[in-house]
Amino acid sequence: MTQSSHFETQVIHAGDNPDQQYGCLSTPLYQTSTFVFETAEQGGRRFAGEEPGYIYTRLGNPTTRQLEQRLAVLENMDDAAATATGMGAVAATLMANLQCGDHIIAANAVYGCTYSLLTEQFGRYGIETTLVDMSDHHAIERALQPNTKVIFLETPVNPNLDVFDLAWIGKFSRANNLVSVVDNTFLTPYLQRPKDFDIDIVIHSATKYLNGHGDVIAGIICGSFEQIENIKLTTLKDMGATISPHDAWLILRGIKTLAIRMDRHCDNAQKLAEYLAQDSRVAKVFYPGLPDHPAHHFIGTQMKAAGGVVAFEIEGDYAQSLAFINQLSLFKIAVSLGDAESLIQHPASMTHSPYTPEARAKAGISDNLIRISVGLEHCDDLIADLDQALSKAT
Ligand code: LCS
Repeated sequence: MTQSSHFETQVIHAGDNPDQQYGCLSTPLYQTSTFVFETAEQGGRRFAGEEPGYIYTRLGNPTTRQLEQRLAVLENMDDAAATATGMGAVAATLMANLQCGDHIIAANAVYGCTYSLLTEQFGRYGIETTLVDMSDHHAIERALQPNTKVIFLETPVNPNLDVFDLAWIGKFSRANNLVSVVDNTFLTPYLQRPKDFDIDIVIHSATKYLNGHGDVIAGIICGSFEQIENIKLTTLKDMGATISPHDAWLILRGIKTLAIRMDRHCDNAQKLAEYLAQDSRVAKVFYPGLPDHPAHHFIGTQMKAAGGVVAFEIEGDYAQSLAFINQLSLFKIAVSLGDAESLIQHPASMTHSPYTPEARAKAGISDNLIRISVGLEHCDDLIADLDQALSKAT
């Protein structure tokens, strides 16, 4: 494993290449469901944990293992577990840390399926959730109950780019013996490392920037040796949201360019946000890179830059928002984010449609909110496309 502390080197070299025989530059793809034991006794020893070695790909795989080791290094955590989807990472992490009768504090704006997991699925299993505005620290304190076990948030938030104070949340969580879980999908470890603020577990939808090429659905969980072992041996093993080795291989390929891709995403997003902010056809822009964003002061302290997602409200209603989106030609109308292609979507009717209208209003997700995942194209082309669509729609 690489000893370098430079992210740009770690993202290419961290983790053990499992090839011991041929000197492959690229990590070999171990596309196998199971592993053959030399003897029956050896199989038994592996199951008992008395001998290292692989058993069955749901429990571990050499290609997947390199991805896990790489992410552990990048997030500066002990270890990591790769999962089939980002939601698999969220669910496996929370279910390994919660049981019937427990309580979780979560931010009132999170990805739509995380919201429905917390409010619909967990309720059926006797796990109670309080959603709070995490920029209001008194509200977090008031939400604390004797049975609170976990605090969960995204920062910046999907879809409205709210940013929360990780140092305060890490301290609050430690003081109250909670497990803190941060979904770091929007920034990646290149731009933000929650571990620096005493956050216990970091998860990602690896579908997004980590892979970066729009051809994989996957997730990853980073944490202490104890946490990762617990998640792997319980909710991952028995519920089975294990990544395919082929998807792990694609992410290992995509992640090598993470740093340079994120730099371009950030540059393009900043220029787009500045363009939108000065346009009278746009009511409001949500991007922490703009000086008037309430969390702008976190840039350079908590986060290295503001990332590649920009949200904004056009001067218009629900119908005009959709009409604007339909006028674009270069932007693809699609959910997801973090790809080379610029993507645009309407949270109220798409990613955050699991929310009730009241919960959406409380979370600051309006009917005319539009979210862009700014891609890697030339920024002038993106701005020209936005400009012509705004002219036609407003
Ligand atoms: N966490 C965040 C912050 C996300 O944005 C998503 C997916 C997930 C977790 C779940 O990851 P998945 O299972 O899809 O890999 N976000 C999506 C979005 O904004 N549009 O489509 C998916």
